[in-house]
Amino acid sequence: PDNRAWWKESTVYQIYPASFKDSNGDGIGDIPGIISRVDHIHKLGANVVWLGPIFKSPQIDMGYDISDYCDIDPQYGTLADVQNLIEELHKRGMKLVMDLVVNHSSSEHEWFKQSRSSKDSPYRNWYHWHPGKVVDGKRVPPNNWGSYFGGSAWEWDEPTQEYYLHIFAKEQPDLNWECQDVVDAVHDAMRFWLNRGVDGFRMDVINFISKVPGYPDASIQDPDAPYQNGSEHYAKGPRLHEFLHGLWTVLKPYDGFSVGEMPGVKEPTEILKSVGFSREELNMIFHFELVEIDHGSEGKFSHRDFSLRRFKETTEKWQNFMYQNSGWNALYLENHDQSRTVSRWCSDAPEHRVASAKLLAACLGFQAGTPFIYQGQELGTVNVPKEWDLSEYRDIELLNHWKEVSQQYSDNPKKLAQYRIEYQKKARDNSRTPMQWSDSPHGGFMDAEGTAEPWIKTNPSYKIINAAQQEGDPESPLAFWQNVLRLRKEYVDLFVYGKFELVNDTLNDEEIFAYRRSYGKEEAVVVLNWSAKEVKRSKVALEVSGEWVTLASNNVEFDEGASDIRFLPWGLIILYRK
Ligand code: TEU
Ligand code: CA
Repeated sequence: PDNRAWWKESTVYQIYPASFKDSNGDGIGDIPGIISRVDHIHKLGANVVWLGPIFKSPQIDMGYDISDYCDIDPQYGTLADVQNLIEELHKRGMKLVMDLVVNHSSSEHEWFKQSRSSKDSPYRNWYHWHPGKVVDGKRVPPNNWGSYFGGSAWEWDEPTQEYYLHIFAKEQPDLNWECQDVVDAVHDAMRFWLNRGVDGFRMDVINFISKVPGYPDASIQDPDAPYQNGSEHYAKGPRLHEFLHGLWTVLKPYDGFSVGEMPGVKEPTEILKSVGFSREELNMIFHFELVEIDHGSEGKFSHRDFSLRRFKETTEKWQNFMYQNSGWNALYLENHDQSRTVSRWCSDAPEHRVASAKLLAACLGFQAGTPFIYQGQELGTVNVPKEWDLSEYRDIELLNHWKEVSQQYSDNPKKLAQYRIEYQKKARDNSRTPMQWSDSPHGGFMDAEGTAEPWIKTNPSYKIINAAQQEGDPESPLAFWQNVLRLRKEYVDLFVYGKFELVNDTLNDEEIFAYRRSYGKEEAVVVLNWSAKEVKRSKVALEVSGEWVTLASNNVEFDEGASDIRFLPWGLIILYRK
């Protein structure tokens, strides 16, 4: 059975609130600014908006450190603004998904202030506290887990003489889900928004919420590192599925949408426990296997060449597994944690940038699953200039990493130069610069041309890459994305519910990525020339002999009578027949 559902036939547009549209000239995006651009999203063809965290926050990690789950940070606006946004979306038949960040809160949250106030506080157990251990007469953290943002995952708290756990920044203490009060408080916060008309949640690192009791040491992956990645003990903890089912029971009465972010889990069988249609846990999840395809042996900021073969294998693995096991994929290539794929995995050279953007749209847009488009991806936005000085970057992940390695390798300029190159390719700030609406100053991000500067510098590419210029251009990435999403809707059986197969042997093809979708008598073949080369392939090899309709194409020569198809750099074609 297809197990049909509205969220399977949807396309989600992700908004990064700080950088989408600033309505009051303070250089920070806000909710009135978002409202003024809802039609851009509607015209694109997305029917769901995932809005990054807009809750009260000290902004240590751009709002992923929440100090009040039931109020809006003044820099974004008010609860009334949210109601207006919900209304504007709902009247267009669109939905609003908010960002539920409940693996941790901000250290400024009242809960944590109470919890750290004394060992006897009723809130003490809402977080993970531990006396640590004594080694050689010295008090040290309870285990060797590192924080994703550098240093130990344990922070010493002098007043109550204990450590607290923070898998991310020390200002992001992990909530203790073993404490039923925490679970109840999270459910209450969800209902607060669901009762206001919010249609569901994207759930931040939701697979981290169940920790193995006793906080055992992580196995040693990198003997030279001072700390280890402890995710073997928290990425799929013993009570994870119980907690996820609990979140499902909150959403069920509202038919609420859920997408879980699941870093560090690569086994589809494990993921299926969370997204199996009858599992009563999540609708879908983001896995990290594709976005870590070019992470080297020392993690994100170390190098590994992009491999088209691995990209094809990984895509096929997740497409087939979910199809065969009634699971569901969230399809994404970009988000606020990833850099721009035109630059990262294709080519942002002036002569290749547009074709690359269309190729990536075709690659993602015709797969089985729910596509997620990150703001600016629809324009083919590229990474920030390589020349950017570190002072232009804002992200705690990069700045903490640089602080750590510039001390560790102070006598190794070559290693540091390599990190600087990786920063250019993978820094999260690459996708956090202001959305490029027009070629006016700051890319039209700020309405009121006040004296304020945007919180982060605008990517100078706005002069040639912006929504206004693409709206009028049928050859633009924006027009191509609009067409892709229109085709998804027109051929919903085929592109949403159909079977996925790699076209035989393209796994070994160095340049071509070709996949087939089929549903009953209908079939479509998506052929992508993932290279800057001009290549020819026979229709026989691509299994597209005979009569086909061209649904979309770019940079390709396809003649009825010819036996070959000729692809120019980053060329593509989508053929259909039934
Ligand atoms: O990201 C979780 C996460 O795993 C990322 O930090 C990832 O490891 C890293 O960005 C790879 O580049 C979520 C949010 O999306 C991210 O913005 C937050 O910083 C993080 O959780 C903590 O809330
Ligand atoms: Ca603003």
